[in-house]
Amino acid sequence: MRTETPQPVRLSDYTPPSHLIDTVHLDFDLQPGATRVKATLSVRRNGESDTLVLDGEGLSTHRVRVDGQDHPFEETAETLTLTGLPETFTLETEVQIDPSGNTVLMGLYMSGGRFCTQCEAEGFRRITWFLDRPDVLSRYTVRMEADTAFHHLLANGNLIDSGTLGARHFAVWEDPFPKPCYLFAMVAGELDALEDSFTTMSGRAVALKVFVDPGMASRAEYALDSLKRAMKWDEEVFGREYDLDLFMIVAVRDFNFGAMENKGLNIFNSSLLLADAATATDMDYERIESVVAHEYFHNWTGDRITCRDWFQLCLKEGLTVFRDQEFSADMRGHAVQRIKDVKALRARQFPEDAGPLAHPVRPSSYLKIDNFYTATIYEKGSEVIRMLKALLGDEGFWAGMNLYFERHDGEATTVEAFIQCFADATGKDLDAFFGWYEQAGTPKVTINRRYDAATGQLELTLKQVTAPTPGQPTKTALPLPVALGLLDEDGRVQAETQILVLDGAETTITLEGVKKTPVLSALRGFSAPVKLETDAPADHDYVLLAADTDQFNRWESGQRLGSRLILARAAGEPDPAGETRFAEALGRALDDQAANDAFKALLLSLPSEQDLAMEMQPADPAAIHGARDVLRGRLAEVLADRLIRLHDALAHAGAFSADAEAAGRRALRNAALDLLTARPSEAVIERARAHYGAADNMTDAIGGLNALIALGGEASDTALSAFHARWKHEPLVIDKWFAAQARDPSELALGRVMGLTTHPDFDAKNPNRLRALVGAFASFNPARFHDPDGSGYRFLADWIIATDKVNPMTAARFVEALGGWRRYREDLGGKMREQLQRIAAVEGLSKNVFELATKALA
Ligand code: B3K
Ligand code: ZN
Repeated sequence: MRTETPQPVRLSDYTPPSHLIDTVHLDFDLQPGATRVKATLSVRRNGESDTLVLDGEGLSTHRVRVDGQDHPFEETAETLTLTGLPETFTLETEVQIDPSGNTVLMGLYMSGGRFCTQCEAEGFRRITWFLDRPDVLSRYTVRMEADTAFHHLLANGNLIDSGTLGARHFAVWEDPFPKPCYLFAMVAGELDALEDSFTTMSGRAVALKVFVDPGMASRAEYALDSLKRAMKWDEEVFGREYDLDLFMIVAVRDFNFGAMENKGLNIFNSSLLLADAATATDMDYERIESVVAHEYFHNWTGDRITCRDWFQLCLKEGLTVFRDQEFSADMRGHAVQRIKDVKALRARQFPEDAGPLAHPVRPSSYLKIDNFYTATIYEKGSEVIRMLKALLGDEGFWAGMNLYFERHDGEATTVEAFIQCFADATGKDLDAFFGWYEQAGTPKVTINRRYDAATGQLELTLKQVTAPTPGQPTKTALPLPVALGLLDEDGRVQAETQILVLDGAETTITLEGVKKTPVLSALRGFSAPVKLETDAPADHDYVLLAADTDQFNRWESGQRLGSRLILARAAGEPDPAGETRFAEALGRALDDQAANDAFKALLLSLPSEQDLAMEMQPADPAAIHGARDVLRGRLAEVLADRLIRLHDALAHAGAFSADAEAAGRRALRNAALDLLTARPSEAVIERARAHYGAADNMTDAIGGLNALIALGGEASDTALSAFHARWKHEPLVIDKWFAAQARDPSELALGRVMGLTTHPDFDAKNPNRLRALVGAFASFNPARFHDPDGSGYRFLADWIIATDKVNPMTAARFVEALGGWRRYREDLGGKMREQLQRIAAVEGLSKNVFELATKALA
């Protein structure tokens, strides 16, 4: 156990910085094992104090000078304190750091023989002594010097000087925009660049450069194309223009998460940047498009307007996710995008809200801010903006957005200030709405109907309740928009969508002129992040599945039907007739000529085992897995002919295209194959083998491989070895090979996964590889992870403990899989808890893991 209990940082303790730093000059002498960093800061008092406390971590300090004179200082492991300082002064420090020994991948580190940086949230302090907080905005110039072997020397802003000094060379970069230090970035090394340019709406030419591993430039084409589309979209939809003459993206293999929005120099995990048909799946393409856009959009929502403190993280993240979701919807189709976004919200954010790590969109305290880059901050943060738009209407929303950009450009600000812009622009009181930022938990909304055929009146009673979450025993009702339309029992439209506002615990609304028995299509487009229950019969779900004009609710009713059947069977009350009826209804939906393939693929995939576990109390993963398999088998039986026809008809011919339509076709074809594997036969094995063998793109190759793994046996082993042999020099593809095996629910899977941890290609220091094996097993293989003997939990705990010594941020991400222990069958929950206790008792545990493990146990 840790000897001292770490003290939380609290929002209520916020005080402005004692000093401001107007300009920063950094001078790097880059050597992998020993880099010298000289910093020259122009500092000015911001209050009364003549004492300055700077942040630092792992720095060896060589000198500290104030206005050209050596100055006494007091140093601890995390601070450097200077006293007796004048009102304004120049501070010079010189430190040495060790990029090649940096395994936590924060600050300056090496990846693939190149220097790169990651500073958000608190990595800059690992580079130099500084006021490492987002409300200190400075103008930076950066001089980098390195051996000429580090061919490209890149930093934020514009290149203003460069030259060669024998075997070494240098570059000087200047960023004209004041920025917080978390947006500082620098890269040095051998890279290839893919270049293009973009002309902004005011006619300025911006040079675009995407830097990747030598030889990989063609794999950056899709990212570059996405970037140009995002730049244009942001001008057209949000009126936001890019502001520097150069925009660069660099891909690196070793990265703790997806990508980073450093001003003018985004750094990406190569898994979210590199793509071609042979090595990337359609899901990779989709994510590249959305993450490239996301990081680019941060230029306005994050970089130009940044956060006052880290509690305001959703100010930039929730808003930027909203922006990237809207962009993706415009690129790929609104209904399908919305379904995918809601699936992700339910898969990641709902469990968070229902567990011991529940926190509001704007938390009020933390030990390690790294732990708060969560689905709540990001995805629920986006949902809150979406509701704001629904409640204010388009005109009000855009008036508020524009006011925000006008009023706060160049500032580090707060969520209050953001919401105030919408209140001021519309004259509406948004105080109650602010509760969405302060209250954790997913509200449960119920709708009860009373229909009077004689008068044509439909009375709807809407109620909301939110269960207590840790630290918030009582909840208040929050204003939320319920988008509602009416069908009749034959599936004809009775009333178009209207927005009902539930702004208290309960409200009753009467709709007039309802001529026929109404079928409610409620919460269209998932208009609020809540759990909905209505008193409508299952029959109505069949009407919606067949005919709702709201595509989201069409899909949703199918999910609801599927989930009810699986949960009934898991609880020992199977409904075979209902299962057949459901299969037949899905069959009719598949025949619908008007619906697109991507949508049909989503209709075919049943709710995930993890989503189902959220609906069962206590959750029994084995029962869910078994019941879901039975329903899959039933679908495969009833739909066999259709699935085979689809699988044959959708086989693609001609050149590969990554567009949404072609991707939809592949998704449906792979979904058909996946369902067929639920009733194994020689013919299905042959079909899967042929699918895999004929694949000329990674989506189909992985679809085929997954099908063969599901079928097991020799065909599976052969495909796995062939896949490895073919792709062994492509790390991103080998990640997929590890992940496919980690997700295999068959009995022997854990043994195989353990074996894979000693495979020569397994590199636990690389976060992508570790997540592909250990992370995928814990998050996407519920049947095996929750093995009743507890071996899955032990395996994960072993890896959390081992990884914590190398990379605490990545280790902490794995804790969540154990965090929901209270929701599981008692014997399982007990074993999960034991592992959490084991983790919490480790000597010298990082703050990251300590915070999550102890909260999960509390
Ligand atoms: N802002 C970064 C995330 C940084 C995570 C630090 N632990 C990427 C993004 O959200 O765009
Ligand atoms: Zn972001």
